[in-house]
Amino acid sequence: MITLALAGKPNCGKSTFFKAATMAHAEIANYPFTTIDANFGVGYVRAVCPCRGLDLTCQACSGGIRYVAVNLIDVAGLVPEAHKGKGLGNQFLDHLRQADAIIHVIDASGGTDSEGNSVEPGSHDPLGDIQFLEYEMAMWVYGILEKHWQKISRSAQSKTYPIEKGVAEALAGLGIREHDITAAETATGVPLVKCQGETLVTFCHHLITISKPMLHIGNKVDETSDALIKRLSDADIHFVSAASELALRNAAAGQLITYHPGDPSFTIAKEETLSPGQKAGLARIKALMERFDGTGVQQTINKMVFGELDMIVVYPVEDENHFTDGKGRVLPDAFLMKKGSTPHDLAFQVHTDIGKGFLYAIDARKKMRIRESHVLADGDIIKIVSTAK
Ligand SMILES: Nc1nc2c(ncn2[C@@H]2O[C@H](COP(=O)(O)OP(=O)(O)O)[C@@H](O)[C@H]2O)c(=O)[nH]1
Ligand SMILES: [Mg+2]
Repeated sequence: MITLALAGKPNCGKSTFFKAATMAHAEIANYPFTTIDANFGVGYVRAVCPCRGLDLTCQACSGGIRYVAVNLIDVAGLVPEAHKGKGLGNQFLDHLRQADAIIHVIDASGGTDSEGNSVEPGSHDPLGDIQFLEYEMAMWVYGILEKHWQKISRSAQSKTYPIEKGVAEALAGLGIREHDITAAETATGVPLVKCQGETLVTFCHHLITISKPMLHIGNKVDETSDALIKRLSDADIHFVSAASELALRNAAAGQLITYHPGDPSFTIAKEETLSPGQKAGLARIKALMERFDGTGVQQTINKMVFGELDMIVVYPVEDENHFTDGKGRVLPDAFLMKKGSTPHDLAFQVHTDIGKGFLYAIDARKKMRIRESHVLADGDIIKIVSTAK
């Protein structure tokens, strides 16, 4: 399962986003270091379930909307100079290594200063926060490499060991692959053996951006001035109101409204059951959703998974005629896979043994056998035939 980390300064709304997206309980409060350790939870990407188009009745989706699970980590607030151990220091960065991609939450309203303290909205320029996370992470990687650099370059010079291998070993466990290292080396434009100081920092910067896709989102857009909205949209920031999403999910759980996460709007169930305060609150959220095309929470997760991480959803079935598993359940599973994946990759994702015993696959929509090297498309329904059961 893929893992997305929510990172950023204290107070920008990570836990609110996390709670809305997972409906789990993370502490939500208005001061730095509420979250002293990462919170792990399960959130969802939203996809169109194939059942509707096939006229099937499916138990796994919600009115044709399919939510596919992803891991979410609510990383404790990160402050500038964290790589030197400031704030909770390397602990934050250590959590980030577990992530496939990072959602960098910024307080768009300018109500959080550079240390993560709550200030009057508009008194801090959120544009200044964009580069900070990438920088902290790059410096963190640099710190690790620097410690081992002499040894790594010495063995590379004596030609006993390729330098990329040495770097990969020093960074083992950070979720960085060897081809990320060669890609970062190319981007730096200086061979790794010649890197030191500044050029090594540049290399680390490239390595971080290559190995950990990052999306910067501007939260608290409900409190953000028009001028800041303009500035941040010019910087390509995607707007979010995590608090609005949380309110909607709570209202939906209490059956006050009908809302499917990711919908551009919601409908009120029974107008007369709402207090004047609730009515006003929901009206504000409705206006915000019209302006920004939803609250941005579900949109962020989808953008990350389908955009930055370039994934598709594939549905494995056992019975290609009824689109079911062995128990007759329609479209029981949905798998997130990298674009470019093949039926054989899918077989391995279902189970290692199924992958090892892979014989061939059937495209259930077309009832056609497909080659092992066939590239899967989003929404494909696939039966795998394997010697393993
Ligand atoms: N206005 C507004 N406030 C928010 C939003 N999201 C979070 N907050 C508030 O910002 C404060 C910090 O939120 P929290 O989620 O604990 O931030 P964290 O430190 O990044 O985890 C809390 O008072 C939240 O209620 C939002 O979308 N809009
Ligand atoms: Mg928090």
